[in-house]
Amino acid sequence: MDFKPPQKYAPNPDLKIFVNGRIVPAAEAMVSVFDHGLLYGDGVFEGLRSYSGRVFRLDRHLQRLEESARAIRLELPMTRQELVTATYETLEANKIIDGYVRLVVTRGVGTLGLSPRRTECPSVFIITSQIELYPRELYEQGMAIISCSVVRNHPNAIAPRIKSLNYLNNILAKIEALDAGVHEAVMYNHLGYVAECTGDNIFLVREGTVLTSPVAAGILEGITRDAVIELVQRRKLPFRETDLNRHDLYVANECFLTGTAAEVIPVTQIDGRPIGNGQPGPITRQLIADFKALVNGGE
Ligand code: PXG
Repeated sequence: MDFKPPQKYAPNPDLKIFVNGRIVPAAEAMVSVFDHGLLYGDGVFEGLRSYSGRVFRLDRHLQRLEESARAIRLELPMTRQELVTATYETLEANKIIDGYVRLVVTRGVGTLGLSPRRTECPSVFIITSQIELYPRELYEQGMAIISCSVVRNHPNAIAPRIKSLNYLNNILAKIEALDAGVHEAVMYNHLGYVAECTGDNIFLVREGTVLTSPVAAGILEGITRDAVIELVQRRKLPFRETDLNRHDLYVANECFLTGTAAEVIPVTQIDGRPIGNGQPGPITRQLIADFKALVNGGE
């Protein structure tokens, strides 16, 4: 039977992918069905972004990748400098100046069985592409999100600080969001405090103070989150990392999300309730402008 996938799922045939030391056409970029990244979600990754030919905070991303790998006892088969070179070579091969980069390290090919000792060598691949996570107009109008019932992974189960290939926790939450007709969902931790969204960190503004959940709440230590905290401090805005609950979301004057793909995006509705006056707030708008200036200025 001649069965072809719909065009939108076919990879761009001109796309070049870095796979284990070689840059190859997308059609030749394959992983084995015996790769433990695929069999068990055993691996780590990073999502990065290039602006005007420069990857934003590449060093910080590679540090997080190294920490994620260390946390799962995976020895990266490439040095930091080799990963930097491979990332830029992949962008260059695709002539991408402004775009997204996905850097993936899997446990590698092995036999069946959970044990990482049953694998030989980790696999590394790097995919670049254009990414648009949310529709453009939402950056102006603000977006609606929901609180979801899926609890964020317990930090002593799979630490959310590990950017691992095990994203089912977030995917289950994302499905709940999509079923509710929105793009994102707030995930609460096992204690009932706000953790983060499925692929973004969350901030609130209450009476002029910028608030966000602490890393100890069980979140990914977002690189965009760190950059925004620096911008908040540069503006000398009152700021606190503190446990937040659903009530804090509902009474906030402003809310926004941060992430590599999303950048900074206003949230104007949570669980059908307007946040503040239902429009993106002034501090959110200021930080969106500051973040744009930061990435265009190169750090
Ligand atoms: N929390 C989670 C669970 C994430 O996955 C963030 C927060 C934000 O972190 P950074 O470091 O990006 O500011 C993330 C990152 C995608 C995609 O394809 C997701 C992320 C990043 C890039 C692309 O959905 N999530």
